[in-house]
Amino acid sequence: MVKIAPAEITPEHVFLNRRQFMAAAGVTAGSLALAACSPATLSNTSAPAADAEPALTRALGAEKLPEALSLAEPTASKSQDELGDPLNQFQEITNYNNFYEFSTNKEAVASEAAGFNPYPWQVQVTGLVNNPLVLDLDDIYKRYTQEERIYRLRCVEAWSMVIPWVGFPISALLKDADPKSDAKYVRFVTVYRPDEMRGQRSSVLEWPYQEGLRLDEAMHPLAILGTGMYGKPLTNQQGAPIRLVVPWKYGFKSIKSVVTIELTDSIPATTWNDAAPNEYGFYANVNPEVNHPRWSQASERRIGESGRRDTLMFNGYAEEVASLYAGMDLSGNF
Ligand SMILES: Nc1nc2c(c(=O)[nH]1)N[C@H]1C(S)=C(S)[C@@H](COP(=O)(O)O)O[C@H]1N2
Ligand SMILES: [Mo]
Repeated sequence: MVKIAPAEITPEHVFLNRRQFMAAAGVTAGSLALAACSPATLSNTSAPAADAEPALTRALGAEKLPEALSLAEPTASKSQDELGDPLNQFQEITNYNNFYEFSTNKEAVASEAAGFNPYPWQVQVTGLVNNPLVLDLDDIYKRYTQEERIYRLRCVEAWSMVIPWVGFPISALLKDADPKSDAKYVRFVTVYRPDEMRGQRSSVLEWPYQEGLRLDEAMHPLAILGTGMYGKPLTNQQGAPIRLVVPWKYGFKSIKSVVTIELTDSIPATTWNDAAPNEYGFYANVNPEVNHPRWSQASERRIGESGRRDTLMFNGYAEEVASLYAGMDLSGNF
């Protein structure tokens, strides 16, 4: 494993923020062992144990592995998104999850996912590419600078959160794979491990979970592969160790625990579209004007808030992404 200095991997402000946090908390190397015993630490969030040496922790902390893992408080560089809305708390984000491989009960996913083992992990980039890739997590951290991205996540069920992801643009990985000229779409597939994922032993959905994007959507700079959250490696319930994050689309597009990325020339089948084609389209762009057949999409419940707020076109990212859909009928292509 190549040692990477934290400042090379983490944007400097995030790195400084972590340092400042440590200093402000009066945390010294000696006091960290105590922090690790307090109830608010990683043990109840199903983050990997220290001996698993998660690659993100190494990338973020290099030789500081025990220190990074022992932080009782999650770290983000800001407390708000670009619209001024507060970040959801770490505990909220990791205890209210959709991940049907583990449970259909959002509050049970964290505990059901606790036994899942995301290390080691490989992602293959295959299909219509000149340079197929098989990357393990160390390769991913060596090749791609990990950045913080604070994004809103808007579920098709009309709830939302503000989440400080760590990750990198999927465009970087796709460029390395060098898509052939006939590649038009990108297909993503979740790991299939029915032994570790009890939901995969039921037929609630067709397994493995799969998703897709148009190639130009996947190349958009806002589309990332997420590897962490609040400066820590992704918890199992969030899709450890690597998942898609496409902030202008409904949450179900942001497929978790990805093992295969395949470039194709025809539109890939997607799990929710297969399950209910009249309810879940391929595009699934957040759109307050196109209702779900069974409920309105005009407003949403922000987790941690009372009342509702208006849903924003493209989840508030219209300025960045609307041009991808110029001339398209957005209600027909929902
Ligand atoms: N493999 C897989 N990916 C998935 C899901 C799932 O059930 N399985 N649920 C999706 C849905 S509906 C949402 S809203 C988001 C939730 O992500 P979060 O739990 O990190 O908030 O994950 C998406 N990715
Ligand atoms: Mo969702």
